[in-house]
Amino acid sequence: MNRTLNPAYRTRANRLLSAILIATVSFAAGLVSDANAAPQIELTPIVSGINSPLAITHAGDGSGRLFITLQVGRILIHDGQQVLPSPFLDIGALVSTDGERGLLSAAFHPNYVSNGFVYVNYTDLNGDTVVARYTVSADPNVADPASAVILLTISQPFANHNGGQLQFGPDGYLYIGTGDGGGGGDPSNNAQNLNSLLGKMLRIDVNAGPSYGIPPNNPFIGDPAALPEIWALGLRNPWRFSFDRLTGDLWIADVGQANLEELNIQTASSAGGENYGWRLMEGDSCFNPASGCNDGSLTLPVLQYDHSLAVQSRVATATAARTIRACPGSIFTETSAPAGYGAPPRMPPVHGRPRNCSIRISGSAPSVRMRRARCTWPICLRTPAPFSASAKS
Ligand SMILES: [Ca+2]
Repeated sequence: MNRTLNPAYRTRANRLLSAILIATVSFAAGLVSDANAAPQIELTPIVSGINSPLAITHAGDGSGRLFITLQVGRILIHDGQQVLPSPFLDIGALVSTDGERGLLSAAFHPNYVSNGFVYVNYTDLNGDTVVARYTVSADPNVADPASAVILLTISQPFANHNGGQLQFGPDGYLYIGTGDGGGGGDPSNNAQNLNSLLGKMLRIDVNAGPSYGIPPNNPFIGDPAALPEIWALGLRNPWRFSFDRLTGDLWIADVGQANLEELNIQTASSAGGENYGWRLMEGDSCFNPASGCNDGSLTLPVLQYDHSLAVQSRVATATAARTIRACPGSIFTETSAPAGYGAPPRMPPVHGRPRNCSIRISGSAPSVRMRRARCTWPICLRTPAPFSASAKS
């Protein structure tokens, strides 16, 4: 495999891949108490019956509240005991919610305690991507719906591949994952086009400018042929990404076209500008063109897997009716965190709807075993040693 990773990352990648393999064996044998096994990750449902939760996050204010973003345009608060009856924010009237559209994520300003700013990413009634800021009201459990400031609007040529994740990086800048605009195969080649904000990882400074500023060390700043917001390119639909809380590394899950799903890592010391390959490549395979696609400048994923796993997942889910409810309508939180990552409970950075959150389960309650959790792989991969997991029904 023609990887462009440095040796340190090859080592890390090998270790992570080993973890996946051993974990699979462990699950298959039902061995979750092996002395050589890594920390056990136990998933416990804390909320059920929620309509299409797409992301959860926190305000960083020590309140212990979880903010649950719903596709239909609402943000709910879980106060540690229950979901509060009134939403934190309801912008459903502004949001298109069909298919891959909706209120896709929220991120709280690093200084939320002092400024009350929260940022949302949604598809508007035209289907275009909007990144907007809201401000909390005098009631800490309610954002002011009249406080909206639109930072960025990105025209979407098709309904699918809207990206949607917002995260503040360790550098304090806001990272925005954008899909390639959809249509299949990236027909306009947006992901490789430095004059398009589609198919990119963007990085902006929300503390500067009337809307936002450009961080002075963004990789394409000063390049007249490129948009300065671009931090990395070559992404198809980075539906979810997250920063490692210890290392600051950026983990990007990118949805594949027809064959390969992939996970990319960008080191915390990166200067940006990585080209993750799409549509030249899907995973480590040429896509368009069918051969001769990589001139050596592309950054390939550290993990990929083919769609047959997803097919198996759907089969397993369809044959275990009790487990269908375990994924789409529920929120899980870790109760046993790997060493160094803080005491539980804390939230997994990746959650999804049925389509993107295919928890693969076999068996029946109460001895349900989670064999694969596509949406939580980034969490599992953080553990430096093999992990095991179980799920309570
Ligand atoms: Ca790629």
